[in-house]
Amino acid sequence: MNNRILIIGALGQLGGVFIEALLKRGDFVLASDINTPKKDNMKCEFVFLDALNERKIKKIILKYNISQIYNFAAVLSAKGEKDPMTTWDINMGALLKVVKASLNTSVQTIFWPSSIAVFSKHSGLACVKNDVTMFPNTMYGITKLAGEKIMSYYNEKGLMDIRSIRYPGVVSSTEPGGGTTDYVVEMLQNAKENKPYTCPLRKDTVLPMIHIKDVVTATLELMGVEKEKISTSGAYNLGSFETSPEKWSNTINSLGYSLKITYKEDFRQKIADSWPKKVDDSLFRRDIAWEPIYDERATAEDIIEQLVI
Ligand code: AKB
Repeated sequence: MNNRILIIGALGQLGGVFIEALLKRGDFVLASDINTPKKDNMKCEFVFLDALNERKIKKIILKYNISQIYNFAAVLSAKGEKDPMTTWDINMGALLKVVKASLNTSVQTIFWPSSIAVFSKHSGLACVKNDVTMFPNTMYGITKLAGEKIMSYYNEKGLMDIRSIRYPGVVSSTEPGGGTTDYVVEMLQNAKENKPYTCPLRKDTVLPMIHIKDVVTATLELMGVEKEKISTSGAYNLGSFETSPEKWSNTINSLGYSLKITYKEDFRQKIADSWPKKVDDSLFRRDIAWEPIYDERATAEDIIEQLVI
């Protein structure tokens, strides 16, 4: 492939797995983050970068002749509610600065993840279609919806090619940090460490989830297709399987663990209640010809195996 890729926010939940996949297919990858990586933890070149520093982003694009940017810098849903204004500044700032720094440079395509957080009770939560009414009620969801409007604007004017997927809860062996769906990873960690878990969501709260490797294949496929195949100027729904805390813990225990759960709902319950139980991702599957590989059980089995305790 030999793209020249800049990953922004590379030390979060998603970065490492993307870096591995991109290096494997022969791309040049430059990782960046506002935090510093642990020594010997980086498989590619790394630069310190504040995603709000437009001048530095531009300098890096020019120096490394970057052709694609994956912008993962964001404050997630639950953490975002603790300081909504900073969440707005970071999430919107990081998108706008990256787009602005990329205009009239070697950058051809930008990937920016949206989220199921754009939806709300008005969206038909039993199975949410791609383009429906959206009234997000978290600041994170508001920034994702506003970001989708920004990307549509740039795409429709032909000023920049920005692509996006609305990620569901991502199951990974890396820590998520600040999301409403984080319990899926935390339960796996506790099961492996043989510790009990206190779940912030009600046991019957169903949400869409996906294995991180399926997120990576879906995203790389989207970034690789000709522009003509993409039938929306905004973001695509993406789904894989649906689960609830009770179902997920049963799946984990069916693998031979004995995870004990106490349910103690907090403010995250209200967020989860405003999100889809399932998403209709037929538009993405039709345009991109993608299918997930991991079902619920295979996801739990594969990720728990990877966890280092
Ligand atoms: C979160 O819970 O905030 C994220 C998301 C679904 O966007 N994982």
